[in-house]
Amino acid sequence: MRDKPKHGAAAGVRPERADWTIDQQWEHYTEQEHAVWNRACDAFIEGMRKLPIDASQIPDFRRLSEVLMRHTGWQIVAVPGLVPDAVFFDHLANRRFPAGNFIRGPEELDYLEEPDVFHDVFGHVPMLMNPAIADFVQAYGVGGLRAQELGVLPQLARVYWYTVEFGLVQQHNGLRIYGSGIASSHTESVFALEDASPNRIGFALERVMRTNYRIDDFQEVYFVIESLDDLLELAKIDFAPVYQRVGALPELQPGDVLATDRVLHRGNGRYHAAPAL
Ligand code: HBI
Ligand code: FE
Repeated sequence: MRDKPKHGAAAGVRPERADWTIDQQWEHYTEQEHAVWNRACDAFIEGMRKLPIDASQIPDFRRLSEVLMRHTGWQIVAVPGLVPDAVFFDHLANRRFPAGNFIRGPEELDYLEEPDVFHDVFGHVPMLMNPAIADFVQAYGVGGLRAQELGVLPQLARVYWYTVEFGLVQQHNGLRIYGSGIASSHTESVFALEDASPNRIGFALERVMRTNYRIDDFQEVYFVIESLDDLLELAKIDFAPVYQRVGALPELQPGDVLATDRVLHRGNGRYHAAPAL
C-alpha cells in the first residue's frame, strides 16, 4: 500500500493565498534534497540545455520562468502539491505551470503519485519549451474549466494523462518519450519504450477518452502520436460533440485492445498479471 498524500489539497493543507501559490523556498532545500534531483541520465540533461537546469541542484523557478517566458510565454509557480482541479486549470489557461516545491525522499525515487519538484521540473518544464506542448497544455486548462461545467472532466483528463503525462511519439529515429510522468521515472522510461508487457497503440482521441488509467503503477497501455504538432490539431477540435459520442460508449480498461486499434506493439501483459509482492 502507498502512503497517504503528504502535500497539498489532498493532505488537508489550507492555502494562504486564494490561487494556492506559495513561495518555493528554494533556499531551504537541503544538500540531500538536491542530491535526489541529481539522478537523471546524461541524455536527458542534454535535452534541457536551454534551461538553467544544473544537474547538481534543484533549479530556481524564477530563473526557469525567465527562460520559459522568452521561449513560449510560460512561467512556473510553486504550489504545495496537488491543487484543486479548477485552480490547476486556471493556472494552465494563463500559461502558469504549478510545480510542487517539495522533493521526494530517497526512498520514493522512482515514482510517486504526488507531483513533486522533480516530476514537475524534470518532467514538464523541458516540454513547455516546445511551442506545440506549450499551446496544448494551455488549451487543456481552458478545456478543463469547461469540462468541469459539463460534468465530463474524467474524459478530458484521460487525454492529458495519455499525452502530456504518459505519451510516446514516433520520431524519425524511433519511439521516444514526451510524457512527463515517464520522463521523471527512470524505470518507467525503460518499461514504456522497451518492455514487452505494455500495449503501444496509435493515439485516437475518442478511444483514449474512453480508457481508464492507473495512477499507482506503470501504465498497461501507452498511446503513440506521430508528431508533437498532432497535439495542436487536437487543441482546435470542438469537444462538445465528442463528449456526446464518447459518453454513449462503454468505458475501456487499460489493458483492452480493440479490433479498430492501430496496434504498434501487442503487449504480453506479464508485468500487470504478476501477483503483487
Ligand atoms: N495539481 N499540482 C498539481 N499538478 C497536477 O498535475 C494536477 C493538480 N491538480 C489536479 C490535477 N492535476 C488533475 O487531476 C487534473 O489534470 C484533472
Ligand atoms: Fe505531471
